[in-house]
Amino acid sequence: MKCILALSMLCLVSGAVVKAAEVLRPRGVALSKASFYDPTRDFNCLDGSGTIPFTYVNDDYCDCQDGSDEPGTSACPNGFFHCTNVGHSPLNIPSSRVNDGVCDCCDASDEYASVSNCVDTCRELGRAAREEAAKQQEERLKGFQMRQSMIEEGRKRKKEAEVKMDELKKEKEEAEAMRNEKEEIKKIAEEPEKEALEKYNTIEQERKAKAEEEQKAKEDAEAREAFSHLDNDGDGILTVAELQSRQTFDTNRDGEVTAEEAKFYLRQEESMDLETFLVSGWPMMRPTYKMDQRMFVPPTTEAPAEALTPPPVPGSEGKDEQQGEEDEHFDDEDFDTGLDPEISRYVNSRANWELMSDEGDMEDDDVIEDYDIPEDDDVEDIPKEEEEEEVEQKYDEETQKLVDAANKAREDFDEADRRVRDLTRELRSLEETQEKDYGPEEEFRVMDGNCYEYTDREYTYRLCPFDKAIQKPKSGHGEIRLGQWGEWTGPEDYKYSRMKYTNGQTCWNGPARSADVHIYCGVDTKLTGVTEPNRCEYLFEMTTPAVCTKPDDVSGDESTPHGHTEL
Ligand code: MAN
Repeated sequence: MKCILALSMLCLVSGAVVKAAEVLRPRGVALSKASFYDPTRDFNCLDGSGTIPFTYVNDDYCDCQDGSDEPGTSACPNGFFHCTNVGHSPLNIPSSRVNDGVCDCCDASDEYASVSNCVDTCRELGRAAREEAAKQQEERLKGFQMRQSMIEEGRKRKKEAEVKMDELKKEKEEAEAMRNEKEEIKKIAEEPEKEALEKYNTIEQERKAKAEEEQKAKEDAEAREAFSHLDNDGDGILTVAELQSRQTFDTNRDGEVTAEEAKFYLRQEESMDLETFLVSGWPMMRPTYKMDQRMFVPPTTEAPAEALTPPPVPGSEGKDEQQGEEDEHFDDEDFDTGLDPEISRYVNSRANWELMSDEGDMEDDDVIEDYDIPEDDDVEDIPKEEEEEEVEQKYDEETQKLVDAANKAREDFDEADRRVRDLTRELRSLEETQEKDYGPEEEFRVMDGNCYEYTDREYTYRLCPFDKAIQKPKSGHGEIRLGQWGEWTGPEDYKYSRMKYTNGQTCWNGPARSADVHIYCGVDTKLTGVTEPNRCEYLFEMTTPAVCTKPDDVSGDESTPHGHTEL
């Protein structure tokens, strides 16, 4: 018997037992399409491609282009088989799976003529599915209730922010008024200060110019005096012989001023006139000359005699015998001259030069070059106190008072100005928050300020909603910015199911990183997964009660990632 119709009785087809449904319809036809299969009439292919006798339906030969004449066989490549799956959910499977040896329908109806012994498991599966669905419903209900709290909290925060903003605006206005006032006071205080300083600066400049002039004249007189002192025969010319007669120029302290030593100070000339002496000779001789003047010609000082005695130099002729024990200290240490540090340094530099010379380290040609002549700075005779006095120079009392008053006015203004800037910044940040779209009912607002993490094998991802998305390699390398908060990008009817973070760090040879966040209903706000479907494009999946709709509201299914859709 060929069973064309599935009736409310058992029907044998090719040896398989098929349980029939309540309504008369050919095998593999969905209840919703039963009316198109009327056994009393010819069958019109559902796509209108032809009309065939009803006996051709399910005769295992494909007549209609859309395969609608073979809903219960695998004859048509593009047809569908409908499983009723009583006790569970109905299902449409491609016709090719009919009698292919694999149990696709839980009621086993797709394998009615196959050798595989499929059994009806719809009741058990249906029960499990219903239990799961009930659990999900419960979760959704819980999530929905939590969403109400999120809404409440979000709205509360929005209000608080509005109140805070009003307060800040008022404070800012007051602070601005205060700043303007302080600015006026500052201007008033700065006027007389400016005048006084200008006057003061002029006087000060004049004083300095005069002091400089005096100093120059003093130095000039000093140079001329030194010249006439050195110019033994008073002929206005300094000669090698004249310098040689001065022990001062015995640079290496060997007891003799050689012609070489003397010429060094004459710039390698045989003689020097006053003009040249003033320009280039004196600057060379001055440190040595003055040093020796201080050390050896003490007309007024009451320094102890030993301090004024030329320090003994190891290896020099005429060495004081009593000094013998201390001489070993000269091997590699500076000796303590007991003089002021400037002079001590000079003496030591000589001693060192001599040691080098004794060790024969120097070539003859180097001698002139290597004279360790003290720098002018070493014996600078402008009293130190005078310099310090210049640095610490105070204004006269009247000017100082004006400067102090202006400083105080400036400080007060700066403080008032800082307050305005702080308030402006705070206000701006609040305004930015208020401008953000936290969902139609402020339900997402509570997520701002929190961050959520998800770790996979290589990275820890962090999402700070309404702020940024971050990727942190487990290897310990630095964080990578995946994007800044951009906008909601869900479909029109469920805009708040997707977020976009853009303008992340640019990939090498690639685009700037970006992240999509798909949001699903769940009782916890957390990340459930992160992937990188395309290079440098990331997909975050998160759950939150914020998107949980009322359980009996079917539109909520669209937000459920694992929502079951019937074919
Ligand atoms: C890093 C990570 C990866 C990304 C590559 C691109 O290693 O940000 O996710 O694919 O850079 O070079």
